[in-house]
Amino acid sequence: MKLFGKLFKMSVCVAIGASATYAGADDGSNLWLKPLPSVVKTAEQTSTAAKTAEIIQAELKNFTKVRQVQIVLDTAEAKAHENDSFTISGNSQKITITAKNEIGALYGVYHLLRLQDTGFSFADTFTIKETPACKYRMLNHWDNMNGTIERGYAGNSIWKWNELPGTISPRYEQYARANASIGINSVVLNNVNADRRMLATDTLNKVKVIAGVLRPYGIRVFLSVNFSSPRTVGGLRTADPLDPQVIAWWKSKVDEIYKLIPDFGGFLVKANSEGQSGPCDYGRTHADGANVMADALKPHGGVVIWRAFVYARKEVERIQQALLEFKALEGKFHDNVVVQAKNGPLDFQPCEPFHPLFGKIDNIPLGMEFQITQEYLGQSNHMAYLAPLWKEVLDSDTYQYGPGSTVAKRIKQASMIAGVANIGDDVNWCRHPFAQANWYAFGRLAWNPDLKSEDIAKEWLKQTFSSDPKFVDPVADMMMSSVPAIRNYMMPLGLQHIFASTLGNHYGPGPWLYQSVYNADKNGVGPDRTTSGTGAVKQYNAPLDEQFNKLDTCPERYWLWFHRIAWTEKVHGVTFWEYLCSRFEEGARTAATYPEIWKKMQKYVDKERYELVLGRLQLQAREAVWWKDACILFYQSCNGLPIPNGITKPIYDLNKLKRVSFPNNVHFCPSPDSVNRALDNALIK
Ligand code: GCW
Repeated sequence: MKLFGKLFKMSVCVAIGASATYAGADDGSNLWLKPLPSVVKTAEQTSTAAKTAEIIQAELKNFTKVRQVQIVLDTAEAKAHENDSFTISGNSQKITITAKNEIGALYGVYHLLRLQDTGFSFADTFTIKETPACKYRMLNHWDNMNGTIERGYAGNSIWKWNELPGTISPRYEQYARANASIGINSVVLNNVNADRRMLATDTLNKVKVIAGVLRPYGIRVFLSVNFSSPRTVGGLRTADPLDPQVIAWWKSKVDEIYKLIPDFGGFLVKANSEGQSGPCDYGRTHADGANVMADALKPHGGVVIWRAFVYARKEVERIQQALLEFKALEGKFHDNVVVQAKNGPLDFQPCEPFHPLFGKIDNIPLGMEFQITQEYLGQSNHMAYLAPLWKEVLDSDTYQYGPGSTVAKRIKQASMIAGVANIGDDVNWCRHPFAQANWYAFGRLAWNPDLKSEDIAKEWLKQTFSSDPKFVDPVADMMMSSVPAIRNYMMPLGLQHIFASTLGNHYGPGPWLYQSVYNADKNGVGPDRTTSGTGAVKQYNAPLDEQFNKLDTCPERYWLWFHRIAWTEKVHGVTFWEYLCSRFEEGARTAATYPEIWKKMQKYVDKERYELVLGRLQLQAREAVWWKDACILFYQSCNGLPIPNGITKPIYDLNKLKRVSFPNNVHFCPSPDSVNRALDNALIK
């Protein structure tokens, strides 16, 4: 056991009340943290460990209310991610944080500050031990080199490639601090639709600078790479993964990267998916493609994260393809490859069952990809607190090895959980103040998937706005109700992908565009994925396959995922048509309560964020009616049935709604003004 000399010497003594307090206005740029009086400045030549120690010192000095904090490093051998673990013990007089290294100690410090800011009582002596569930707790940025962000709704990229390597934006360090405070330790800087220039030497020199800023905060940098890089960057005539020249090219490119960035994390790869090149172009498998990169990375300790988001075949329905493809490759990937699957088999929809890969693959480490950016959940205009959606998947039992085989356990084996970032260069990072909660919740769940969504929401609210229970309780309830409400007003009962455009901005309702896929007609709606239809239910283990196969036992939220249901089917004592309409109605009614709840919170929130949130909640309430009217009127045009009693009369005209459109732009969320204008024009006059 060794004492952390430097910090021990400075055992911080801070008078209670020395921490920063909020001023009247708040632009949201500090996220859930309090601003450090100045960015931690250290001499160029300072070692990473020393720099981390200085960060620890600065955080403690500025914010802790405990009289004395001592850091002890216990350097005994630890297993992989246990390196990040820490223990906090003591009481209000003296706290000891014990960790394996400076980064573990830093996590301990942030945890201590979190306890302090969320009302933990330090009066009695206590001990808390924390170990992260996964080694890689990762953000995937879908940021392009030209500064745009695919599915990014908070401005442009925070990575300023044009200014690098000479100019280092102060936001890099603020970003690192925010991530470290919630345990995120890996970041992929660029879009999976990867620009080949990413691997060019001058870009790598810029990546090196970013990596240098993130390193003292315990964050390793990864890159998305384009599979054809050996051709497009290396000038070879092929990118065939079995070609000796290609093998040599990956090796030398990887060696070059590690010379610049010795702790480089590895590659994320989208191959043979949505127009990206891949090993299948050369008659090779996904395993061949991943292994050539894995072999190059292995001597340096790097990993390949290979995405399972593939659906190029025409003869099999999209949601079944990944399992067919990867089942055949069990045992074929080298041991530093993780296959990363999205939470569900389609594409980050408001409600999907867990991805069948998580229950059917034995011999491939499987990582999780969640989407923090709200591509399909109202983008930066709606409040959608995503933790309950992620928890639903993590807690799902796949029954792979008998009851209790949860998805979370599967992820822990691969030790990798990623979220597609919702961060841009907007002053408050995420545009919608409540979208910050999703960044926060993702980090907390990646650290500990067993945390409760509601507890995370409250933690975030207390640190971000106010700890008054009169604020925290109702607002946490509102957050917790948001995903169920969105599911109801957008796609209730397992409806999926009825957005206004397939390849465009995915904004607003467009059920009329998907007739060939889900085929609503005068009799019913939904795809038949039971054993009498496409058979997708068979991709789940018993007893789920049987449960999903029958409407009576299928969870209501997946009814229209697996079943084609007749409008006249009796459910809950009413017809399915009546019930479906009641779900849309319920969603719209819940959304209508949000602005009213928020108005009661005015005195707890600074003016700037109060108004920003209010405007967006009002828009969300309005859009909920847009979704409800569009869907009910459209389905009614298929079945000719009357709008049931108890459903609020539509205020929008279906034909006008069909003409609502926003630029097909994957980089921006339509502005509230443009949405309001479009809806004004669609009102029944
Ligand atoms: O969710 C869809 C998006 C694409 C995205 C793709 C993917 C990065 O609409 O914009 O591309 O999935 O995950 O690869």
